[in-house]
Amino acid sequence: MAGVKDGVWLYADSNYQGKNIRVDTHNPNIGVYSPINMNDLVSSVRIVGSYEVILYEHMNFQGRSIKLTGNAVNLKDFNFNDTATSIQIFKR
Ligand SMILES: [Ca+2]
Repeated sequence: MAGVKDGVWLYADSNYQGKNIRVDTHNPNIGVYSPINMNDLVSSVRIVGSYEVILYEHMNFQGRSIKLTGNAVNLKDFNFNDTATSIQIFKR
C-alpha cells in the first residue's frame, strides 16, 4: 500500500473506517496511554508490512485473544468486535 506507513492500523469501525491509530512493536498501546483511546472500540485491523498481531480482551495481555496474520475487515467475523484492550505485535 503505497503512501501508508508500515505498521498496524486499528479502526473503530469495520471496513477500515472511523477513528484510527497506528501502532507498532515500539508503541503498542491502544488504551488510556495512547493518544487516541481505542479501548473496546476496535472493529477492523489493517496490517501494513510483515507483522503478526495478537489482540487481547483485557489489559496486560489477559483474557480471550485472537491472532491475526493479515487484515481483518470486520472483527465480528472473529467474535472480537469492540473487545480489544491490549495488543502484542511481532515482526515476522
Ligand atoms: Ca467499534
